[in-house]
Amino acid sequence: MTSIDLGRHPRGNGFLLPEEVENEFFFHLTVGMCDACTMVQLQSEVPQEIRYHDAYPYHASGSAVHRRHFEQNARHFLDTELTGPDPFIVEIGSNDGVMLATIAQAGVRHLGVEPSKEVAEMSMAKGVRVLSEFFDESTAGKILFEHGPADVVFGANCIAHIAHLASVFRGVETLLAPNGVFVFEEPYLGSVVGQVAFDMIYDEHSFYFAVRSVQAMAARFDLELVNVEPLALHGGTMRYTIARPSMRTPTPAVGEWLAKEKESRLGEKKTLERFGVSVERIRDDLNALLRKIHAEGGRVVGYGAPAKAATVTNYCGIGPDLVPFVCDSTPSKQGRLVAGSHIPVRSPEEFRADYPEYALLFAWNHAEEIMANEKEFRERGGRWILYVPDVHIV
Ligand code: JHZ
Repeated sequence: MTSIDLGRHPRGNGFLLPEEVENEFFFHLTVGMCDACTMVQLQSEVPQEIRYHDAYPYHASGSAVHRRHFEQNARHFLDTELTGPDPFIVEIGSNDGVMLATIAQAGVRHLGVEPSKEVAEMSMAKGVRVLSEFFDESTAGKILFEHGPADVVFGANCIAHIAHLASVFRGVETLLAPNGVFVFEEPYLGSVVGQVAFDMIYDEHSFYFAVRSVQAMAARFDLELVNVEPLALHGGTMRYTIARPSMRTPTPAVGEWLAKEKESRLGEKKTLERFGVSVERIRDDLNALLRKIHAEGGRVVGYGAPAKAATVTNYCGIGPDLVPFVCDSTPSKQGRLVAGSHIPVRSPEEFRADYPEYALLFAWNHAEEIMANEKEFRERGGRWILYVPDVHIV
């Protein structure tokens, strides 16, 4: 198995209080490609209870673009798959109810499966019905027994997080109605590699899906990949639709994307090795730039504290000496430290109160939304530092 070694890392979403630093959790972060099926995956697993604990801090509703996207998703399901007499939709990893709230408002039978208590409670406050458990084969059996088969099983930024993926697929195969669909959206390997978005690699992303590897995975569980749609979210996401064999006609997009992947050699070891070399170049360039600005007396503040920030700061050796704080709009992250690098997280108001010369955009996937909201920073001479696909200043 070809692999890339990013060294010692904390949990991407392991935001912590200063008094928790002493007992912080670390693991060895390496990612490899399976020689047989070309699936790219983490080579060590952080137990899911440590990752998706009750206070899991990521809120899927934290971006206006995401809110719009998930509302559109829900409306699409309501107009297409959920038109029968008493339709039923299950969402795996329903987070704060960003998608299911619209389904609930439409009065359609639904169930979110969300093990993290705080976000599950946020969704319940929106009228969403939630089972606070991890999804696997046995949970699927329970849902089938209690609610009957599902017309849609959905997951966004969740399926690739589950290390026991085989059990998830067996569960979906159990739960799905004869003409039901399993739809999931996950960051796309082609985008991660193409943009050298190495910060997408952290404990939560057990798998880095591509069309070829998802098709092979579905076939192993007697399911069929019938559609793929690229989305702009998270710097490049792919939406996969899976059905029971011969129930739906695969769209031309499946074959087209398989051909694209072959042409770009996405499933080849050499591609992953080249990616590894580019990652080292970005690390060196970013470190050199931040040290130069620091030596010249310039100030750099981080913008956004996504899970990705833990990978970048720990891998590149960036601490509060180079970036004194990062600002983020998520209340549950503010007042805590970025995992491993221990850069304090503060509110965006602190950024606005005293603009630095540079803002290092950790939430680069939200660049358009953030730069529009922070127009004044640029107008007052501030500059954004980005590091994918290479280190540059805008
Ligand atoms: P964002 C998440 O990763 C988590 P993350 C998860 N592990 C996953 O799989 C991926 O998505 C795909 C803040 N922000 O979306 C909010 C502002 O401060 O890139 C968030 O903390 N101001 C499930 O954590 C962060 O930036 C703003 O205006 O990498 C963005 O996190 C906006 C728009 C965001 O996800």
